[in-house]
Amino acid sequence: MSALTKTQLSRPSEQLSNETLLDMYWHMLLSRRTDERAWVLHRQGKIAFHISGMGHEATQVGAAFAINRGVDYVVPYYRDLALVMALGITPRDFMLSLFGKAGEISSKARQMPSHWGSKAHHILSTSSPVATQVPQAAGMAFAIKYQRENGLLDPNDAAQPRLALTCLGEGSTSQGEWHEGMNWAGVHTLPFICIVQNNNYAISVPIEQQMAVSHVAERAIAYGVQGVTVDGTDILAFYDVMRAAVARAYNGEGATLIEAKCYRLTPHSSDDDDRSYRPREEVEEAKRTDAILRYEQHLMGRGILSDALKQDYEQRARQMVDEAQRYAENAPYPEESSLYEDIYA
Ligand SMILES: Cc1ncc(C[n+]2csc(CCOP(=O)(O)OP(=O)(O)O)c2C)c(N)n1
Ligand SMILES: [Mg+2]
Repeated sequence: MSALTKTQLSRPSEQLSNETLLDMYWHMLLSRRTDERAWVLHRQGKIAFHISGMGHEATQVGAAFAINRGVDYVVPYYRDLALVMALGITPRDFMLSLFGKAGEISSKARQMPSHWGSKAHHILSTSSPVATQVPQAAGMAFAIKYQRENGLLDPNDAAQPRLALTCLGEGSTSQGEWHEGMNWAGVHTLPFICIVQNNNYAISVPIEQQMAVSHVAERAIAYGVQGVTVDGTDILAFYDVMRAAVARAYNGEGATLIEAKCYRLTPHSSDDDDRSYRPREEVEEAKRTDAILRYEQHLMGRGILSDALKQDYEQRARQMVDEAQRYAENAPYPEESSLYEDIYA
């Protein structure tokens, strides 16, 4: 852990400008308000499915702000709404996917919502079987390393991709693909970061039934990569750990496994009823210590955020979400004649 500890001492988050700190807050808030609207639309019977990122925003926005956004490659998972929105996916893009309308950016509305993919944002398309993104992302990191070593990419050029980042849940680390991807990243000293968003549940299955170790990050040693566990509801603490991992990747020092302790504030998806497996007190307690509230209090304590500014952000988010919903509701469905577009055979 020596490399991480050394970098953590200087706390890269202390170097962030007030403008950037507020921009991080804005992205957490916009994602939360977009996410909340999706639940309302589902309960109104207007959309078929939603899977939520609420409670994971600090990790996801912290991750986006620590990499070179839009340049480094990201292979997200279904819960990464705040991450992809911080990379440039808009509420309108998301609403088009919820409604399955023409103009949907990931798959022309063929896939379920939250299966992100965007060439423009350097987001590799998401597969449904959990953990399959890990070997894909490690492969991406291998390509970056290969190109770097063969003079096709300059490791000092911030305009070129320098790492691959992927995310998954703690339950998904039981899949073989996760181990294969992590091992590959270790063997080849890849510029690779894997964030395990540990919210203690894989739908209804608690973590104790998923692994015999206390921390997912303990497994890093078996792959020869750096492992660290961090509070994923503290955006600045997460950002600091992430910056250390990014520095390792950029400097050719290898991969990092970051375990971010999060709490999912909603049921697994709109098809799940979490009352059958989670005590209500547990959920209520998590809401009281919610990442957005904590960050808000932090910014207010430092005099960076004010009530007036907060109201202004809330109003702007509301307008954007309203506009996005209206746009998607009024948009046409994909043309029938486009049915066979983008199909290999
Ligand atoms: C290989 C595979 N098995 C099962 C599923 C069904 N499934 C989708 S999400 C999920 C739970 C994953 O839990 P976790 O990895 O902890 O992530 P979280 O949803 O908690 O963020 C399961 C079992 C799947 N998509 N793929
Ligand atoms: Mg989980």
